Amino acid sequence: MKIGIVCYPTFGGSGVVATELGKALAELGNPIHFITYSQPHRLDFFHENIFYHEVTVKSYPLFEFAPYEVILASKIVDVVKHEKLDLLHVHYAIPHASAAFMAREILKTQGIYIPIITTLHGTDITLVGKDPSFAPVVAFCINQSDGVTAVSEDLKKDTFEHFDIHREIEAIPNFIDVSRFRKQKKDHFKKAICPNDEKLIVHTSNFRKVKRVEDVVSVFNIVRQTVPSKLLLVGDGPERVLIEGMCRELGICNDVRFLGKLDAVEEVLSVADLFIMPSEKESFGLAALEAMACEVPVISSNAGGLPELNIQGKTGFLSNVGDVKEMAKNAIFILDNANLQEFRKNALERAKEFDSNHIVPKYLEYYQQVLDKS
Ligand code: GMT
Repeated sequence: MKIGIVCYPTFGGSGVVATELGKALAELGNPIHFITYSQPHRLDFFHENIFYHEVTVKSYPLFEFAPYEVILASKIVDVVKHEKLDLLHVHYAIPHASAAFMAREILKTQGIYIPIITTLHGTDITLVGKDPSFAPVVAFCINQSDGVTAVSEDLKKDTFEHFDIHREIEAIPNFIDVSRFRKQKKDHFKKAICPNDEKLIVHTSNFRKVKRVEDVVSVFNIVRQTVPSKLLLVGDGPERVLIEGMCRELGICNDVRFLGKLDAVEEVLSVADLFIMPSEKESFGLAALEAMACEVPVISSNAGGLPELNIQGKTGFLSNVGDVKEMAKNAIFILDNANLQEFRKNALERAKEFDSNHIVPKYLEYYQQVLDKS
């Protein structure tokens, strides 16, 4: 199958899932054509089945806002036609699904039909998509796609709740390559961060409001009073300055380190004892799955799709959004040496259920179903 993948090339979960899916499909012998505005950050190597088509945004004095969607649609038309693609898989509805729809309609006039599959990732429905400035287009594009998947049952439910959808949506969970995300021996690293054998708590995110990083710091501030521990914050985003200020006010800067964006996040996760994801909303929680694959238990909120991943009392604990006291109590329980190994083992076992070997075939099956219907 010759497949076009349209995605964001950034560190964000939707771009990561799209890139990893493309890589896995390429390994299985399918030529994969990535169409995006810059090289996806996990695509920095040569593979005979992977192609990259850059969407170049040209500026023109008239445009206060460059019309990316139009440029993307034109690029899709070009790539589908010249590379003779069988299928187009777009990740994150805005604006990829509408650009794909426009391209499909243009190609129709040239006697070519390109089936479109749209994968909904979360904020394209829950935060951004349902805003009236996007909603009619998002709903239309979901209804017009030849296939639609959502990364959790909860996101599928949300989509039906927020929009007038009259078609099926297939829930296909996110996945991970457990051969890459695994606990590695990095004792020297642990020693450098936790010289007195403190416990290491990790959070990774894009530091947007929805991630509630302030709750991570509040939980840590309670935990450290009972369990000698350090906090590593990985990633970057708009809330970072606020969080730095919070750490200063609490006087805990010596125990908190900001690492910024990291490529090899699995190296940090390899020395972690606990991962915290207290998000307000989270359609799946890929970062938590990455932690679990590295044998790190998870303290999370019970928002969105998190209960489909984190199992209460087994792989970690879930609490209501903002309940930092309960999160801290549960964190202390997990960090107790008498409990930690069991949680680690369970986290790994659960993560294995989301290995790419199990999930990627579900996409292939779905592609075939869509192609058979088109
Ligand atoms: O979490 C973010 O803000 C990034 C966002 C994205 O589009 O990259 O992540 C969403 O998609 C991920 C991959 O499917 C999911 O694992 C995240 O849960 C989801 N984020 C939210 O729903 C807030």
